Amino acid sequence: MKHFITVTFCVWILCACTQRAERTPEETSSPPSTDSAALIQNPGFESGTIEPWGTAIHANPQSYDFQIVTDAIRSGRHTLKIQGDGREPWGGIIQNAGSGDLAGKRMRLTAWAKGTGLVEGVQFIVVFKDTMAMPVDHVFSNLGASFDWQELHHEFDVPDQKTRVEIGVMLLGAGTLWLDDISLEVIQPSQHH
Ligand SMILES: [Ca+2]
Repeated sequence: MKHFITVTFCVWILCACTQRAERTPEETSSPPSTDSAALIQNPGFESGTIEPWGTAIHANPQSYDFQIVTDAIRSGRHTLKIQGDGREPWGGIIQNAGSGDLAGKRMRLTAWAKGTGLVEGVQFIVVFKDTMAMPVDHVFSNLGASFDWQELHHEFDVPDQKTRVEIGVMLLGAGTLWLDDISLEVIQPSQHH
């Protein structure tokens, strides 16, 4: 697991470097945003496409398949279906959270999930870009091989530096995972203030 975290962190640092050049620097005078609705786009895949979520796979891109489906719905008309064949340890989706100032905030990441044939579980990842802060890594390892829709959530503190928050939801190893209604909310100012 340590190796996985290290690899993920390194890969995402590379992504951060390549993406930074394409982004307009954010105004430092922008007011803090606590509008959780704006933090994650296409949270329930109701656009019928996966974008603006990106996909992230450990190595072999053929080892995970991503499809927007209409036959296993938690809400709305669309759901994301991820299938892993077991050749790689992880594959999932990532997205940069909205541009609000999240420094020092306590937050909750939530995803609704349904699974069949899971071997290892589901993992949440949170990366604090433009900082050296360690990413958040939370594994849901007690879901069992097959389970109906259930809410997965994990709370974390954003470091006190200016940062952009990237979230990820990963299927670990083999299995079929459906995801819907992913949300990121500000709960309160961080308690370490
Ligand atoms: Ca949906």
